[in-house]
Parts: sequence; C-alpha cells; structure tokens
Amino acid sequence: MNTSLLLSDEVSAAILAGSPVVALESTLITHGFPYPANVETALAMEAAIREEGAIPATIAVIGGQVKVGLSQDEIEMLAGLGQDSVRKCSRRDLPIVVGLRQHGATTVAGTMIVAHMAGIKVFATGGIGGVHRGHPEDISADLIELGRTPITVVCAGAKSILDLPLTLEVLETQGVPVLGYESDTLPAFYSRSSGLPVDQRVDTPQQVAAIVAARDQLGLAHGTLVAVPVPEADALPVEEAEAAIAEATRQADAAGIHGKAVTPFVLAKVLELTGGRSQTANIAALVNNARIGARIAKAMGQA
Ligand code: PSU
Ligand code: MN
Repeated sequence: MNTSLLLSDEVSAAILAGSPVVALESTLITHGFPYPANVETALAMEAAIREEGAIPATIAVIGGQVKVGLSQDEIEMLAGLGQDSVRKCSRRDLPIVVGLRQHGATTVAGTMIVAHMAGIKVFATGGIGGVHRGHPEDISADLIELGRTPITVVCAGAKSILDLPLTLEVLETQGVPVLGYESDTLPAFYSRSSGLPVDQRVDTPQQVAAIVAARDQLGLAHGTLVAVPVPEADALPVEEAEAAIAEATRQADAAGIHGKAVTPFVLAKVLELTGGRSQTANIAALVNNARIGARIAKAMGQA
C-alpha cells in the first residue's frame, strides 16, 4: 500500500480484511453543491453504503495529506471552506496540493487514482466529467483516467452540460466498457435516458462483478463505468433539464469561463435556473449510486 496515504482505522481494517469498501469523491462537496446540502449529501451517501453492509471511504487532501476515509468533522471543514480555499484536484493537481501542503477536493479522476493506491475497487459518484458541449477540445481528465486506472465507477451517466455522443466516443477510444444498470441507454443524470445505447445492459451486481473479474483475468487495466438512471420519482423532465443546461452553458460561454471552472459554474447556474429542483434529482442519484456501489463491492468480494 502507498505510504503517502493516510487511511482511517475503519477503512484500513476493512481493506485488510477484504471487506467491501466504496470510495467517494470530495469535489462534489466543495464545488458541486452549496452548503449545507453538500454536507448532508456526503453523509447520506456514507449512510447508504453502511446500510448495505459496506464501508464508505470519502477521499480528499487535507493540508497536503492524502486521506482515505474522512471523519464527519473533516467533511464539514472542507464544506465550510468551499471552492475558494480548496483546490479541485484532478491528476495534474495532486502533486501540487501534496507538495505545497494545500487542501484538495478530489474529482472523479483524482478519487480513482487515490482509491486505486489504497486498494479500493469501487467508487460511487454522481456525474462524471466528459467532453464539453461546443468545446470538443475540453475533454475531462476523468475520461482519460477511466482509460488507465482499474476502478469501477458507479455514476448516473453524465450531465447533458456535456456532449454525450462525443463523451461516449472518447470512452470507447480509452477502452472503457460502459454498462447500463437496469438500462439499455446511457442515463443523462437528471433524466433517466439520453437515448444513446450503452455497450451492455446489466441487471445485477453479480454481472458487474463478473465483467470486472474477467477484465482482471485478461490483464486489462482500464476502468469500468456503471451508469445507473436516477430514481424515477426524482428525475427531471428532459425538457426542463435541457432548457436549464442550454441557458447555463450559454452564460458560461458569455462570461468566458473555461477550464476547470466550467463544470462548477454550470452546475451552480442549473441549480438557480431549476429553482433547486436539479438538486433533489442530484441527491437522489448520488444516494442511489452509493447504495448500488456497495452492492457491487459486496458482489466482487463473493465472486
Ligand atoms: N459532474 C457533475 N457533478 C460534479 C462533477 C461533475 O455532475 O460534481 C465534478 C466531478 O468531481 C468531476 C468533475 O470529476 O466535476 C469534472 O470536472 P472537469 O469537467 O473539470 O473535468
Ligand atoms: Mn472540463
């Protein structure tokens, strides 16, 4: 195990015992949601994982120390600091925050890297990054990380703030199987379907575990994406989500927002434009994914 990581006692014991562990990211705490919904959501995801009999491991960098398994106090501290004093950490940011002893909130890419170092196999989140609409040169590092790090990422697809067909093209190039969980199509985060076909539909955690076990047997070191539609009761109608996203993306372009600032900007605008309805869908998806991530982690232990 990598000695530059600090694992909580609980997470360390679970990994050593081969018990199911699910990694969680911290960018959604600092850059994805306003306070206090961010803390509530982070804790609700952890609770859902525990209810399923697995151990949650929220990942972040605190004062240069990479931590796997944050305490509630640490989650609250990061949430209180917010995006101005916590760096959004993708692969390229990790050496900066560790070297200069800064605080860092890990993105999907950053969380995958640390989870893999710690020996965790499953990671649950909301939306992954992708290729931005109208900016095909802005390819999230999440997609490249999925191509090189063998973690199973459970998500609700990607928000249609992204160009979803192009995002799927990049995942194909990167060698990442996209599995639809009880779904034939890629979910579009707030809405249950983008209409775009996935590589394979799966209906049980055991099927995911079998695909991941085969990947390992074949010696393939890429990630696996499991896309789960947001629970029906909290999904947003496609037209409502689309209208808000189109307007938010227009405002981001008009304000000249680019690079790592685009995603947080657009998420905050969508929240405003849907009068908070996007947040209800977002939280429902996150908690549901945490639960399914725990079931997959358990199935992997039994495969
Ligand atoms: N998409 C969401 N919510 C999020 C993010 C993406 O619906 O909170 C965050 C994740 O941490 C993801 C990151 O890894 O944004 C992607 O940022 P970028 O587009 O800069 O790669
Ligand atoms: Mn981006």
